[in-house]
Amino acid sequence: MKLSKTRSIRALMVAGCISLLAATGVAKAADSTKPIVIPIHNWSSQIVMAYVIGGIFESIGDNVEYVPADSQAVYESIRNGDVTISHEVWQSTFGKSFYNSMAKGGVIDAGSHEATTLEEMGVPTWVIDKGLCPGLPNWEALADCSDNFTTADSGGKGRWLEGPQSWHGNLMPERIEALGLSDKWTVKFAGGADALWTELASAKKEGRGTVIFNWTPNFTDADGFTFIEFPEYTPGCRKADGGDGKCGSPKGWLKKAANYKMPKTHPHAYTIFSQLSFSTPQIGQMAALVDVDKMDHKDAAKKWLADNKDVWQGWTETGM
Ligand code: TMO
Repeated sequence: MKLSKTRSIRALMVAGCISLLAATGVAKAADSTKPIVIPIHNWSSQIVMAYVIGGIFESIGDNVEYVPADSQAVYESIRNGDVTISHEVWQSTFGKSFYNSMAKGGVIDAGSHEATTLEEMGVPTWVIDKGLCPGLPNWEALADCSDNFTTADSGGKGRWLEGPQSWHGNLMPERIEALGLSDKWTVKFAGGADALWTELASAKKEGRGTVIFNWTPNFTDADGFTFIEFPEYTPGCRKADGGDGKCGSPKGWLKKAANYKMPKTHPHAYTIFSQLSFSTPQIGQMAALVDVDKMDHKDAAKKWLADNKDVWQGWTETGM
């Protein structure tokens, strides 16, 4: 009795849904033909992943456009709709800009990648093996080894080669000051990511110490790179966030962001975007195709998509 009642209610509900669908025709809206705008920043995995995700969107028939964008200002561009997504929101460098724009309304959190992140100063592991700074990776070792890290432009101090200043402003100069290291160390900003990899190669060739900014996931994960362990990050610890600045970078997340209209304008692509997630080895591999194998970013993305159909094709089958 009870069972058959349940059954007939189900049958009614199914019939109801079908007739509602027939009447309104809105159950599966097609994606807009307007392009999904994907930003291009200035590190390899981000650029390759832009074309990987663009290629996935194109595989379902959507249109895609790529625009060069500043990696901090992009969240305002997403908020006002000039850019549709950001597929690598790194917590340490961009978390603040992301949440600032979200708080103004118009940016949504489209989920996290499986990979966790670290964006931190460090040394190639051979620098430690060679005894150029005994006590590393503990940051306190930096008090006694700066002489092994001087360069022509460092005024007799040890040099930290930071990434481009557009990534996280004065974080590192402020940290050196806060930790009482400013008599011994100074920060120089690289013009681009390539300058970091060039420095790694030439320091190795010359057998001299070097401290550079680096991150994981990256192609260097496979290479032996050791991040310096600074005092633990806590929310608000940075100078820019009102703290005393005596902290390292967070062991962070890697998020995806989208303009708030995307789920409505491109529901299929948004459904895919919200699900897609890359791992540390996958992102490291995207970077390595360019920085180790010297492929062009677009060709690297094509190769990645062709070699990893089993990773991404399942995502395209939901939300259709
Ligand atoms: C944003 N980055 C991965 C270069 O630190």
